[in-house]
Amino acid sequence: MQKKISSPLPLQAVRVTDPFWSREIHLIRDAVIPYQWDALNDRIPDAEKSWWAHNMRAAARAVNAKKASGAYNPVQTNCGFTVYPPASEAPRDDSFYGFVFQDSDGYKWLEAAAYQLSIHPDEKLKVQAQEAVNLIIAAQEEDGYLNTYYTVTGREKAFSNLKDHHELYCFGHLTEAAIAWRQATGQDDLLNVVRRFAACIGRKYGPGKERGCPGHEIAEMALLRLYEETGEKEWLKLARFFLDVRGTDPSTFALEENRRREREGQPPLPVTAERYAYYQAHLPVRQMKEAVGHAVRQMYLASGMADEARIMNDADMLAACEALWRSTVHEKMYVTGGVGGTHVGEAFSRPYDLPADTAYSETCAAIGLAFFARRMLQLQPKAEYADVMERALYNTVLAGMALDGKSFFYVNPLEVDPAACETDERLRHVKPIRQKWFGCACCPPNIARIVSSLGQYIATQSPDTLYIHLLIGSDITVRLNGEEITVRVEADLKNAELSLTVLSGHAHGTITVREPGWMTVSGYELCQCRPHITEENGYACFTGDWKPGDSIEWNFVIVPQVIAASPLVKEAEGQVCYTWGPYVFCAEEADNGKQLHLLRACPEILNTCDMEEQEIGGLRVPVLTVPGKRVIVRPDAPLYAPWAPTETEDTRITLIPYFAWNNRGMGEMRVWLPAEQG
Ligand code: FUB
Ligand code: ZN
Repeated sequence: MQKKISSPLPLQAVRVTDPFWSREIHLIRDAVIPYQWDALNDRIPDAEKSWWAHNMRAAARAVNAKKASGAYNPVQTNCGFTVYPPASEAPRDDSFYGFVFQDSDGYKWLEAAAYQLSIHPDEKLKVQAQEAVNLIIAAQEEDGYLNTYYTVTGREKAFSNLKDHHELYCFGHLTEAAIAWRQATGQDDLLNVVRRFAACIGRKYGPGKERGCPGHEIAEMALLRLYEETGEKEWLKLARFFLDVRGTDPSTFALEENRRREREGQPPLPVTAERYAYYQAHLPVRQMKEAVGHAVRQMYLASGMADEARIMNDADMLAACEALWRSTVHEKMYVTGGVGGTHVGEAFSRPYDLPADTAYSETCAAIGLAFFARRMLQLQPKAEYADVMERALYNTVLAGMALDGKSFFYVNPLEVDPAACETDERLRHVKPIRQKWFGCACCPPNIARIVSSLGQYIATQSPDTLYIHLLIGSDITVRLNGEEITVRVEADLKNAELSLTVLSGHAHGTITVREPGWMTVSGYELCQCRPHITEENGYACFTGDWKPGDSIEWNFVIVPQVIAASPLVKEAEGQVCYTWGPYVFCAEEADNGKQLHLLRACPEILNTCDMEEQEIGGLRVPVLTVPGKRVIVRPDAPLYAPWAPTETEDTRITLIPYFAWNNRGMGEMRVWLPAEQG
């Protein structure tokens, strides 16, 4: 195994200055976090209810009263989950409402708030976040257990359905929040809650105790982070136990199911693991080769596996991570960095099955892919990992949120026709306009937490090297060989300006900068410093003695690129899409009129592409105009007729970045455009 291990820097050490991303981070702080706090407290008019604060209070009262309350009428919903009871019929009392994993929404919000506090002191936000922390503390049971669903509905059923009931998922999100909160405030209050809950879990599961593992992964990476944060080895042991038990026979999920079936007088099911691919529990993790099942779960599992491979220097685990990476990225990823080709189970489909209009491509799954990519980068800085991380972040992750931060997409197709969404059952999961909130609101706070922690994706470090993965303007303070320097990265892609300058400090070491495939570099201008320059895995590496004023300027160009999918992707065969820098572009009805399927791209005459900036939703974004054709439809055209060459007229096609679509009202959108040959 190669030794190029690196870790993210503390968030305080990466000050993002890039105007585009600063706007996003400020938007999260100023608009999204306050909005989501209102959502968690059910104060958004006409939006689906969250029930988060309600459930926490109900659990706290139940803990206080040492009794659980409530009559429950579970209702099966179309996304396969059970809601207790339907929000519309819910009376105001101390019952539990919403999905079994409702707790996680507030934990993600808290994590995002904590990241924001790390980079920007804000007394009001701190008070609000402390309120959330206090609610969580109050909802914890005496033995450390913490899950409002079971505390309210009957603690005796706790840990009886790890496959579906998300206790360990909520624990994982709580842990991530507690670590972020500690790093922001220095406070251990929430971390101590986590330690007690983790100990409660560890009393039940572990080597020599009961076998079990999370039905929805995240506890693995959270426990590993807890271990790295505290140095407490029991969490490493528990994380490894959950990873090692997954996919082994007899399946812990089958045993769990059979216990329920026995109570209900039903015959037992086979106990082999192979039936549980949806939960990535069909094979021992080190034997996994294909990304399968629920896409968010798969990405979170792969992230935990990559952490384990790094911490334990586990070559077999690394090999499995590399195989899962290849399967995900080379066969199952959308050009927008989204994953999850089918809405059936919010899941990965078979290789190359990447339909544009029925795509699921959940925002959380793209976030999971960015997690996985960052962890693969920590194992080995390879441009391919950073390319994918960037693709997911700049395209699907950002598309998940409106430019004003007040509405969200859960699924992110590459082609939308609002008229079809209204009537076509196959598109029931596709919303033609972003929603204010969701009953199942996993995505909005997930966007808030990843954007707020962007600094951890921009760069990582090893003892002697700073790795800059994303070309995002920022001031980065890092210790190289024990000595601290602050480096300024300036990246203005539109004007082809990229530079790195040492602002302060002296150190000997290596600074490596990824040179993405979309940028053609013709050389560097070095001021003062005379570093030794090498190239490795798509990164330019500069090694030398760094002192204030040393700088490197890149000479490069970025031109629009026309991208085609592998011919094996049936749904994109014969079509192209356009990219510029990290952005994937799409055509919208607002610029090109209706019936976007009649547009034909002319990729061979790329030199007449125009690039300019335009304001969309208050933001100036790059807009591409490319040569194309529009198919002429005669008003009397019959449904079928003898073949004749298609009649077209010349047109210019206007393309905007995918992340900015649907900010000018409802309308058609298309990423892939049929290409006019020759
Ligand atoms: O199950 C918890 C979260 O809700 C998943 O990650 C999402 O896909 C959504 O189903
Ligand atoms: Zn989601």
